[in-house]
This record gives sequence, structure tokens and C-alpha cells, in this order.
Amino acid sequence: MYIQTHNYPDPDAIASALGIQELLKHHGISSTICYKGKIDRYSTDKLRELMEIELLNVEDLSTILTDEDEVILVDAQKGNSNIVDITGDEIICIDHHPENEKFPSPSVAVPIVVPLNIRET
Ligand SMILES: [Mn+2]
Repeated sequence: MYIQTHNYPDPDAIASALGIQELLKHHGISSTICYKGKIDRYSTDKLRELMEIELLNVEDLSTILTDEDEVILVDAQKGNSNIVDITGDEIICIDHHPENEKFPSPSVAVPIVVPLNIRET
């Protein structure tokens, strides 16, 4: 099982991927988080480092992925310009961006509303 973020993942993409990975782990399913591009923001790389999140570049998976691999998309939708179409079967999409009507997908985009007044206490 692969969890794919949008290219050049940012903190919300990586945090979403980690959340799904932990949920899958709870159910005994191992998964790999992957992305295309680079982790080019300091805050994103710090998040990855502090949370010890393992992410693989899709270019390192090109000889490993098969059509039978299941892929969960987070923080992006298939057909968007900011996510590469990797080998595998996209079974779920969890995204808070507006639905991409140009490339309708069998998967479901779930709008997630995050209150802006949440602060750490
Ligand atoms: Mn994002």
C-alpha cells in the first residue's frame, strides 16, 4: 500500500500521509509514503525529521511499483497538475481542495474543514 502526496509535499500533505499511515498500521497494514520532487521547505523538512517520517521519492519506486499496488492519494487529486500519476491503483483520495471536475475520479475527495482558531495550549 502506498500513500502518495502531491509533488513537492508541504506540511499538510506529509501530516495527512502520516495520519493515514498510522491508521493503516493500527489495522495491521504496512504502507509507504511517497512523493515526487523535493522537500524544499525548512518547516516541511523539520516536520519530517522531528516526527521521524520516512518518505520515498517515486523515482526510487519506479522499478518496484506494479499495477496491483494500491495507492491512497492525500492532499491532491489524480489529474491535478501537482501530482504525478504513478503506477498502481488509486483506491482512495483524501483531499481538502475543490474537486477536480475536469478529471473525474472514482475515488472520493473529502473536504476537510479545519477551524482556524485552533491553537496549541
Ligand atoms: Mn499541501
